[in-house]
Amino acid sequence: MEFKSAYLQGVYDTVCKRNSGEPEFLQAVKEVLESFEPVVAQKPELVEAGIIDRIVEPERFVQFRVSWVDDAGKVQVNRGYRVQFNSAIGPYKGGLRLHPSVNASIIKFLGFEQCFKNSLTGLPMGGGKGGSDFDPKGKSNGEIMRFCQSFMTELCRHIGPDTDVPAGDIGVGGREIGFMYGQYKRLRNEHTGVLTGKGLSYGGSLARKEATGYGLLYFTDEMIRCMKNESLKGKTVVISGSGNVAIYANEKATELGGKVVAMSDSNGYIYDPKGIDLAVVKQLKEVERARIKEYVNRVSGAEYHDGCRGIWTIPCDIALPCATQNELDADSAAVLIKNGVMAVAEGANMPSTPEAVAAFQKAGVLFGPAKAANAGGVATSGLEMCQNSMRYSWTFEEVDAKLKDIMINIFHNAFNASKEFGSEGNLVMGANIAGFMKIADAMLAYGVCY
Ligand code: NDP
Ligand code: 2IT
Repeated sequence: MEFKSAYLQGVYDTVCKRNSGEPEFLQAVKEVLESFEPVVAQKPELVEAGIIDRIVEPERFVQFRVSWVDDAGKVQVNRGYRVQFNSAIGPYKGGLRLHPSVNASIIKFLGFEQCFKNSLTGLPMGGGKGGSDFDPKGKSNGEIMRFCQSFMTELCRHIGPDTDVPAGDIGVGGREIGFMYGQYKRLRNEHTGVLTGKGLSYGGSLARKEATGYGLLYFTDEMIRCMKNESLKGKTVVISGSGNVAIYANEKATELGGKVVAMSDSNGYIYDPKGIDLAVVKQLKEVERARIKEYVNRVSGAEYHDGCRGIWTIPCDIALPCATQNELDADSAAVLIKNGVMAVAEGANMPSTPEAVAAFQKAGVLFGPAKAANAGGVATSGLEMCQNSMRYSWTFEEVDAKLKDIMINIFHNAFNASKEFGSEGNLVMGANIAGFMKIADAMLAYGVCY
């Protein structure tokens, strides 16, 4: 028995049987079900109504062929996905990931987590996720465009501004959203808020690009202030990744007085004891789409090391994994703890393995789980939807202030739920339960209709 509750064990056994061979999805479900032990003990009406049996099964899962023609005139075939996981509290909402590792397991784990995250924002958004095993690395602009257009040609029949609203994730930024939005508009002859992360000239929101990274730091700042009476001032920070989330996490961490000394990509990491020069990273990653290794040719005194896991051996006060799932394992957690890390907050989705999370919690390291800590991106997507519905736009300062408010609320809601359910300070449990309660409430109201 992995669970104390026989009911939860039964739910998990069924999920394992139905989704065998999908380790990331099972990992995400197991963590959430573990958090629900006190919920099933205190709220039998949720068990009675089968709410937990239902939330672990996606409402809809679409898989499709994406054919496109490369620059050499050769036909290429990729696999596209969209999981529409739960729409109890709003239209499905969640990003699109383009990476060769994408498969059903990855999309389902991301879609499952998105339900709780979106609920935590307090905005009316259900959970979804999509993507493809298309590899954007080394592709020309024209190839990216043709892929995105072909992908949207199928996806457009499943989405809509009140049905399902995709956005970016790994491999999908402003350029890709532009190609996809243009194709949707052409196919449907509609200008609606069907995607978020759009360019500012066609309905995007100010501060969406910065939102996940900034939000991560607003959350981290509140967590260390409330739980350790500390601030970011003078703290050494290590951030994995060098994409959208990592770059703006660096920007806000620096603004709040921290010193970011390391960043990475899938090949290796850079260490700059003076503090990373973010303008150089932005130029390399946002403009040139180059490798992080190139940083050491432009900044003296910096080091480059092959392999991404070594980044966790650098002593730091605050570690922010912002690259990908399971990038921080038990061995890396042990080194971080030995080096005196004070707080870990997840910018990426599920970057810490379950063993790493357990090690941080056991050692008393503050731990901000992804569903809470990186919710600023989708929260600002929700604000973009709101502005699109009003056909109006807020200033950067207005959006940023709302984002900060949302992140501070998320921390307190997760913290309060952890206290209410008997594990004060366990933000994994708190975030899972707080996110779940609103969804459960809506599903109870609907009866057993789906
Ligand atoms: P980007 O594509 O902008 O950047 C991804 C970064 O992570 C790159 O540095 C990339 O390196 C690295 N990376 C990706 N895959 C791997 C891998 N398998 N091993 C090691 N490094 C890897 O994506 P984002 O910054 O948008 O996303 C980063 C994480 O944050 C993801 O987990 C995503 O789900 C999550 N997230 C994103 C949000 C958003 O708004 N964009 C919101 C909330 C969470 P390389 O260039 O070498 O591939
Ligand atoms: O994981 C995430 O929350 C995202 N990739 C952002 C989703 C969104 O709809 O903005």
